[in-house]
Amino acid sequence: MTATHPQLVLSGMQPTNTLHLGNYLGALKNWVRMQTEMPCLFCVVDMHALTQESGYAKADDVRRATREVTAAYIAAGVDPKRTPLFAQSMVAEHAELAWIFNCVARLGWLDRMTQFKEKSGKHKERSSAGLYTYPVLQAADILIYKATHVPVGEDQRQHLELTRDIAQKFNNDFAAPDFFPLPEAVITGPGTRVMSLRDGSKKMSKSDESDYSRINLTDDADAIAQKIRKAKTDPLPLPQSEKELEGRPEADNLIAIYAALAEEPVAAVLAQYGGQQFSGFKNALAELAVAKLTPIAAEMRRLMADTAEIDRILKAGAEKASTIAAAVMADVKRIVGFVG
Ligand code: AQP
Repeated sequence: MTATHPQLVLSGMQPTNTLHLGNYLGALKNWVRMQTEMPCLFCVVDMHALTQESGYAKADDVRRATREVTAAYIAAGVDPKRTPLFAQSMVAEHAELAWIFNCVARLGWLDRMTQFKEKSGKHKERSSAGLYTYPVLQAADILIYKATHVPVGEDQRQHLELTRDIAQKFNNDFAAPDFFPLPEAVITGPGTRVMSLRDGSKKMSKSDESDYSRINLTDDADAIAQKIRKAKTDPLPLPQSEKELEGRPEADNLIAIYAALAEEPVAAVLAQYGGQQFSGFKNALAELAVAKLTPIAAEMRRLMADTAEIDRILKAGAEKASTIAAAVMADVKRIVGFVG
């Protein structure tokens, strides 16, 4: 990032399903902190939700999830009076810039994206072109505001590198040095990669078939406690040092979740629970997770009872975001040679 660009944070989540603990610890929790440190814009990336078949199949689900994700942002502590919240599709410049970036990004760059490989699986040729160019739209989401900081989970690191490559190539190709900033991924804390509760080698994901693989932000106390008690572990007691967590992905995951929720270093959690059996630790983790997450669920329920108010918040946020986006897009059009 160069000093010429004022600091601005942009991030977003897909309305593909209810948000989960990974979304919260990997990204949302950091958003709440960052809004007090620099100007932020947070969106619900509903256009990205169409890249997966489950997204476009049920329009009502996308609409509902867009409102629910907005409610989750607010319930977790994002203040819409301070920070504009909006849906990506409400600001047309995201799509407009994405086209130009499609002409900047190279096929070879997109071919290397591991998320596309994971999400397309064995049926690459049946995947949407949108899934393939997803990271290009993501670059547009960020750069249409000239954002400099992007708080995300570890899984998004590669996409952020691509965003920087696109920004750099645009600046070079169109002889517009420094026009776009090279945004930084902000990946902090022990919850940057929360893994599935059923399989410590897979990330916790909204689209995992098993609801027991994740803790949803809407889960009640019983569901949270039950999912933690049923979480996969190994037969050994908890280790006493971080080194001994290597090769024990499930133990590593549960300890990291505890540390992130308690806002303590992993070493402090191990000092307290190292040498003990999982059963006692799981009870303590369940208690902590219930204490931290159920107030968010309650607030989400309260907010979702008035969807008209959520829609008003999104509309007001989109108006503010559009002002920035329109100015950047006008400059982009001039730079690439469009007459209008
Ligand atoms: N397991 C995770 N651990 C830490 N951070 C995570 N994020 C997602 N999963 C984890 C972060 O949450 C933000 C929003 O992600 P997204 O909605 O854009 O979609 P995603 O990354 O593809 O998340 P999912 O849950 O896996 O959704 P689906 O299943 O719909 O694809 C991002 O900052 C991400 O890093």
